[in-house]
Order: sequence, then C-alpha cells, then structure tokens
Amino acid sequence: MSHTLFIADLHLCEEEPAITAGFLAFLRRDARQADALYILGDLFEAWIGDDDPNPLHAKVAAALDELRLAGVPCYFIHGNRDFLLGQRFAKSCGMRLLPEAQRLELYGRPLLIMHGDTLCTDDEGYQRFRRKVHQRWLQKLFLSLPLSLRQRIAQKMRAGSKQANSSKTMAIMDVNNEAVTYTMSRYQVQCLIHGHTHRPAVHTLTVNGLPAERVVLGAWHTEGSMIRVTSSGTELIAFPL
Ligand code: LP5
Ligand code: MN
Repeated sequence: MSHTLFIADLHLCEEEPAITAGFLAFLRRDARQADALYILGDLFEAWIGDDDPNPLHAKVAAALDELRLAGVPCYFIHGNRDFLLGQRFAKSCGMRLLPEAQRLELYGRPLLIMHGDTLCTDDEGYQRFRRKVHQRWLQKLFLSLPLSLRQRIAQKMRAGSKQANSSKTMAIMDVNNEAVTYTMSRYQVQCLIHGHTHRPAVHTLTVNGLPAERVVLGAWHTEGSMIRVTSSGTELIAFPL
C-alpha cells in the first residue's frame, strides 16, 4: 500500500552506535518501500556546522543518498539540536530542506509537519534562547569560529540545557494547546505530525469545529519510532532497533 514515513529525534552521535545501526537498517528496509521519507528534526545530537569532519555524518549522508538513488525522496525540517544543518550537508544526503512548518497534501488529505519546539510556548526560557540562536548574524559568527571552540560552546549549551530542564515541569516542556489549535487552524489542517517532546501519542482534538488529530513521534532510544501515513490515515509505530 502506498505510504509516506515520518521520523524525528534520533539524536545520532558516536556514543550511541546501536541507534545509528538501527537507522541505517531502517533506511535499507522500511524507508525503501515508502513514497517519501520526512525527517522532522533532531536527526543529530548536536550540529555545529557542515564542515564538521565527524565520520558518522559522512556515513549517514551516504546512506540517505542511497535511498534517494533508490527513488525515495527525503525531506528535512530542522530541530533544536541541528538547526545549523545547511545546504551543503543536505545536498550530500540528497535531501531537501523544508521550512519550520510545512503543509503537505498526502493521499488527498492535508497535514502539517513541524519539529514541535515552536509549539512549546509555555517554555519562555527556551523560546528566548531559540530567538537568540536563530539570529542569522550570530549563526554566521558561530560558524566562523574554529571547530574546537564550536564544540566547546555546544557542550556548554547542552549542559546548560540539561540543568535548565531539570527544574522545569513536564507541563512546561510540552506543547501549548492553544498554540496547537491556532497553528492547525492557520494552516487549515485537521492533522499535525511533530516530534521534540519525546512523548509518542495520538491526541484527538477539535480544530475549527471539526475532529482533528495530533500525532507525536517518539525519540529513538531503545526502540525506533515512525509514523506511517496512507490513504486510510496515520499510524504511530514503535519498532525494535
Ligand atoms: O535539547 P534538550 O532536549 O536538552 O532541551 C531542549 C531545549 N534546549 C535546547 C538547547 C540545545 O540542547 C543546545 C543544542 C546545541 C546545538 C549546537 C550549537 C549551536 C550553537 C549556535 C549558536 C548560534 O534547545 C530546552 C527545552 C527542552 O528542549 C524542552 O522543550 O526546555 O531549552 C532550554 O534548556 C533553554 C534554557 O531554558 C536556557 C538555555 C541554556 C543554555 C545555556 C547557554 C550557555 C552557553 C554558553 C556559551 C558561551
Ligand atoms: Mn527537539
């Protein structure tokens, strides 16, 4: 049956080889059968520039490019860990970069895809941080620094983030319901797919007086998580790595 796949929050890094192996197997197996693959951010644990010579990146790029050569287009939306992933790396993967929110029409049904961080509007500390690091001039400045210094700054940010998160409630770090309904109604969709919160679930809600659904991808830890969209609907699937 014709279908499209969505994944997010793999957080690939050299310290977690089993997740990388699971992703490479997923690309050779499940993804090959799909009409397209959408990666909704945080594919990598932390992205500090396309010029990072980390061999893991080249391995992932080669595997994604193989998927493209097999005829499956791949699209990418930035996450809060890999918002600096640029055209150069995307090109080496054969994948197309999408804006932070993208409306799709699949099998006759409109849907919206996002990473999900912009919906967490109760997390004011994060939204302030996001506005800062999304400034083009600051990104350019950061990318012009030596790799070792970028690495150190990223480590500091990750440590700062972990510390900040430990004192935030679960509710603050989840999406804001008004932000969800506002966004869905603005894009005129009854279906939203996102990641970021690491709370895989299918939520039902009402948008513009009609039934709607918000399907949340899980992070890849001990198992993988994907969403399969067909002409009959969406399906959230957990699978062993
Ligand atoms: O990522 P995660 O899951 O821990 O938490 C996120 C939010 N945190 C972030 C920060 C990232 O983890 C950092 C990623 C580094 C990427 C590469 C470097 C690129 C640098 C570019 C510079 C232009 O996104 C977290 C949310 C949580 O999701 C849930 O939604 O709460 O938000 C925060 O933790 C933000 C804090 O509230 C404040 C940020 C503290 C950062 C400290 C900075 C110190 C840096 C000093 C450098 C000189
Ligand atoms: Mn995220």
